[in-house]
This record gives sequence, C-alpha cells and structure tokens, in this order.
Amino acid sequence: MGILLLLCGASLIRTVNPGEPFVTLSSDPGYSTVTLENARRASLPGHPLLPLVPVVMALYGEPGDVSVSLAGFEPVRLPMPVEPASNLRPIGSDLPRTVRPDPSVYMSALDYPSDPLAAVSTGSLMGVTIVTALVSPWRYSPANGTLEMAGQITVTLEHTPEPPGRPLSSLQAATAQRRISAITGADPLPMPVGGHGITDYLIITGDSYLPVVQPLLDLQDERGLTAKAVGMSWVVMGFGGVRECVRWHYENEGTLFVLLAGDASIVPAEEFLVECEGLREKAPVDLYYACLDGDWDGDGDGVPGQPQDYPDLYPEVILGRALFSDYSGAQAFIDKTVVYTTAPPPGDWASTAVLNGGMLFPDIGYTGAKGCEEMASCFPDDWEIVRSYEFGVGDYPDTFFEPMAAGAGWNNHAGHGNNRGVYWATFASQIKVADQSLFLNGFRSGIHTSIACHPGDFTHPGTCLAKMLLHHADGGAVAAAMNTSWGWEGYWPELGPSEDMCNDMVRLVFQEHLPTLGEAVTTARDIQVPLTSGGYDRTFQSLLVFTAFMDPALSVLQVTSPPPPPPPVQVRVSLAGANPATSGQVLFDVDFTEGPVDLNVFDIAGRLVYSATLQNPGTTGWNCSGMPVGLYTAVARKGGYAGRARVTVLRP
Ligand SMILES: [Ca+2]
Ligand SMILES: [Ca+2]
Repeated sequence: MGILLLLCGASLIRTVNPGEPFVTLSSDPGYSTVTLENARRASLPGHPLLPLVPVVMALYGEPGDVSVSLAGFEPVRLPMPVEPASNLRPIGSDLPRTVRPDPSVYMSALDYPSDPLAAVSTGSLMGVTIVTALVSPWRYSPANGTLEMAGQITVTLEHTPEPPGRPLSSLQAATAQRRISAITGADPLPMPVGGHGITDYLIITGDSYLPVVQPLLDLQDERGLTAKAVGMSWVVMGFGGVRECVRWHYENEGTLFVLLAGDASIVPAEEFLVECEGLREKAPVDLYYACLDGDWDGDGDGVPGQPQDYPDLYPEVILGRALFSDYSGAQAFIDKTVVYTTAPPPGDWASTAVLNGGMLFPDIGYTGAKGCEEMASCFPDDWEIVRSYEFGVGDYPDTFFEPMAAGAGWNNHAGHGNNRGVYWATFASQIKVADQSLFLNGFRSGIHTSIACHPGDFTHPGTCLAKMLLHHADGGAVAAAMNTSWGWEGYWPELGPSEDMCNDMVRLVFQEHLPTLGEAVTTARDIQVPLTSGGYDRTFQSLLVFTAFMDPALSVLQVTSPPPPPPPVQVRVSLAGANPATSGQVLFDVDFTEGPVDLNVFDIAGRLVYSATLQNPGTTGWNCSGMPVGLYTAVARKGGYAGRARVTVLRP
C-alpha cells in the first residue's frame, strides 16, 4: 500500500493505493468473493460485501470536514455477482446463517455504493486526535455485472491546528508514539515530554489487600518504574470512583500502567449493554476505565457505551485486571507474576505454543485453524508449536491437553465458549474451569488467549475460565486475554476482529518486540478501532469485551526490548535507618543531580503527612511520633522527576 502524506495549512491530505484485489468464487454458489489486503469487508446484510479501506490520520487540533476523491478506476474481472453479506453469528452460535441479496441494490440500475465515504470516526489518544475515513474504492454495477476499483484514494481532512496539550512522561510519550504509528502506518507525531512519571504504575485494590500487593510494588521498583497502590475507600472518597482516580493519576502523576487488583467484588466493574446481530446482554467493560476522554455518553441519555455515544475507544493508560476474590487467589496471582518476571523456571516450556483451532461454523467450513496458522507464523522460528485443528465436526487431535496442562509459554483457544470454558464443535472441552485440578504446571505459567464467547465474563455468577487460570495456585496462567461477552468471526475466508486481536498480540510481542504484554493487547485493540463502521457492529462490540487479565507491564519471556533511557534529571530517596521504623524519627537519604527538591511523605491512602524542601542532597529526618502505625511513602520530586521510598512505621 503506497502512502503519501502532505500537510497543507489547515488541510491534511493523505493518498493511498489500495493494492491488488483478489477475486475467488464464493462458498455461496453463484457469487464472487472480493478481498483486499489490509482492508476488511463490511456491509449491511444483503448488500454487496466489498472491502473498505481505512485511511487514518493523526493531528493536534480540532478535526473538520472529511472528503474523498477516487481516481484511476480499473475494471476487476468478476465471474459472478459480488456476494451479499450474510447475517453474522457470534463464535459458538447455532443461529441459522442467511444470505439474501437486497433487491434495492441488486435490482437497481445505479452503481454501488452511492458514496465512497462509508464512515468517519474520531478519537483521542493521549492528546493526539485520530481521524479515520473508511473508504469504499469500488464502483459496482449489479445490472451490468461490472466491478471497477480506484487505484488511488485521496482523503482530505480540514482541521484547526492546535499546539500539543499536556506534557507526557517520557514513558507515556514513547508508548503513544508506538501506538499511533501502529494505527496510522505513518511516522509518529512529536510528543510533548515533561519529565519522568511520579507514578508510572498504579494499583487499585481493596483496602485490606494493600499490604498483600506490596511485592507487586517492589517488582515495579526492580523494573525501574515508580509505583503506588491505593485502596478502594480512598478511590471513592478522594477521587469519586475508579475512572476518576485513573484519570487524575494519568494527568497529574504520569501514570501509564494501571492494575485493577481484584475481581468485581474488590474493584467494581462497569457493565455496558453490548449488542450485535440482534443479541443483547450486559457485560463488564474495563476498557471504560482506560479510555479517559469524555463520559462515553455522547447522546446524554444516561446510558454510556452505546454506539450513538461515539465513545472514545483509544485508551490513555495500559490497563489490566487481576481476577481474584480472596487472599489465596491474590497470592497465587502475585507469586506467578513475580516469578515469571524475576526467576522463571528453565526449560522449553516458555518457547512452546499450544494452538487449538476448533470448527466454528461447519456449514461454511469456518475453522479456527486458519486464524491459528496465522498466529503460528508470528512466533519466533525456534518455538515449538503444538497444533490441534478441527476441520470437520469431532476430528480434532487430542494431543493438546498434556503440553497445555504441563505449562506452555503461549496458549490459544479458538472454539465455542461460555464462561466455564472453550469447546470443540462436539462440545468436548479444549479447556474448562472444571479441569482446574489437572493444571499442575506451577510457575511454568504462560499466557492464554481466546476468541471464544464469554470465557472472561467475570461478573457472571461462578468462576469464569480467566479467573480459574489466574487465581489457581498450582499452575494455570500468568496472564489471559479473553472476551467478557461474544467474540466475533469475519466473513469467511477473512478472519474476524476477535481473531485479529489475538493474532496481533502475538505479532506485536514477537515481531515488533513491544516492551509489555499490556501494550500489545492495547495496540491490538487500537488497530481495530478504525475498522468500526457504525452502529453495534461486530468490531465495536469485540473491542468493548476483549479484556486484559494480567499485570499490564508484564514483559513476555523470550522477548528482549531496549531498556528505557535514563531520565535527564535523577532524584533518589532511600531510608537511612531501620525499616520498619520503631523510633519517632525516620531518616531519608535524598540524592539528586539538580535541586531544589521537594520531599513529601504520604500515608497509605495518599494523604500528605509531611513536606520539606531540600536545597542540597543529604540526610533529612521526618518526625513520625504521633503518626498512626502503617505504611508510608516518601516522594522526592524535582519538577516531573521523582524518586520514592516506602517505610513502615511501628510504635516505638
Ligand atoms: Ca448514551
Ligand atoms: Ca482516549
């Protein structure tokens, strides 16, 4: 795809060459299938199913009118009429599939479509405006049986340029640049960098879990990330809720990573109506806590997350949730995360992938094996790939379970699903909650992904598959990316959004070497946003429900990423005395390359209890006599650069 980008005053012009179309006979007799690389087919049921080309632009400022011009039309050889879109069914559905050409198009003398601009969407990613024009480059005459495609698409975006807004931390800016390049396919915009994050990594958990998550805070120290944990009572009292707390930290403390530590009984979940192809249900949508622009209720009817609200789907933070509901589950998740990061067991397990491709829709031969093969091509060459593929009903090989239950670095489950598991076409299980006792893989706990419906539905009564995998103490998974509601297929032989997101995760981790698994899930979702075509379409719905159950800053084993550059100003604070402190005085060593530096001490709820300004590096004392017993955090800060230390104060 050739790309030319010009900046002309208040017009941004982008020219795209859509590439060569590919025409085959459809699996529906009497029709042709037309595909294009890097474009997804979409239309209303009954309308000609032709690829739409996303043209994406990033800018600082207010977007205005979008216009499209097409040039260089060439005829496309078409043996049969273009197939009409069928109704779609979620993965695992037994709804009948119907294909009925709409006479208002197929019996018309007019060309299709009447307007090449199929949809325009606007979003905001960490202060950058992202505008997508979804373009139909086709001129189809059902009456004459002719199809032409434009060789050149030119999209013009009028806009009012504005300077970049709020400065980002260097870590936030680097992530934003990678994500924007992945979405637009163009060079990144310059980002305004204001310093180092004061809280790169934020943990939100139940008050009584604050001491339990301490090893996760220590882990961030080892990673070179600043981190803190806040309890739900302060999240509610101090900020007004989870999303507001995340937003405040994103805006004021440079937060990039957020871990919601606990299931919905510990950190509440926001449930939204998801609807597609006539199916409706409520499902938890953690994406809402990560996308911080607007209130997600554009039409103001009090019901957020509807397509007519045009919610902004580009996250500002990389967010994951740890699914546990008791201390032993929390400990299991934390232990697996810490050991995976600091001392993973040796052996080939970490470079083994188990790929289960079930038969999804036997009537048209839609098997998960195709998506799995695409995923397989993204792993490094020296990985061992265990394939179990189902090409009819019930003919899958049963060689997958042993390597999966023994622990494998990556596991993908393509099949029918519910909250309790993922299944082959016969409803024999690929993996299910009831098999928990068979997972004895200990710290050989890898990553599990699934396109299936509902295995991540953590607000459904009972234990969902993602929770079993994460909170199981004897093994299971260190991380899972799964749907809280329906997963969606594509128009065969194309893959659907759920398959693309799972495959893009693997590609982004192992080919693009993204530094964290959380960024890979987030970027895999970002890439889908320009493909939403309006209404409760399957891409929109798939985006809402594909959820990261993981430490969002997890670095995937077998992947090396460059370390982040050191900050230009360095500030460190460490304890000069005993920890826990039992005298009435806590001594801090404060070291910095540029002063003056503010030293602040906060209690576990984030309240400021002590403040001092230091002109020179050295040792300074905090008189803590009379302070309640508990955990305190000292933050030494010069502008956007900060160091932190934790101290437990006991009674002398
Ligand atoms: Ca609404
Ligand atoms: Ca956003």
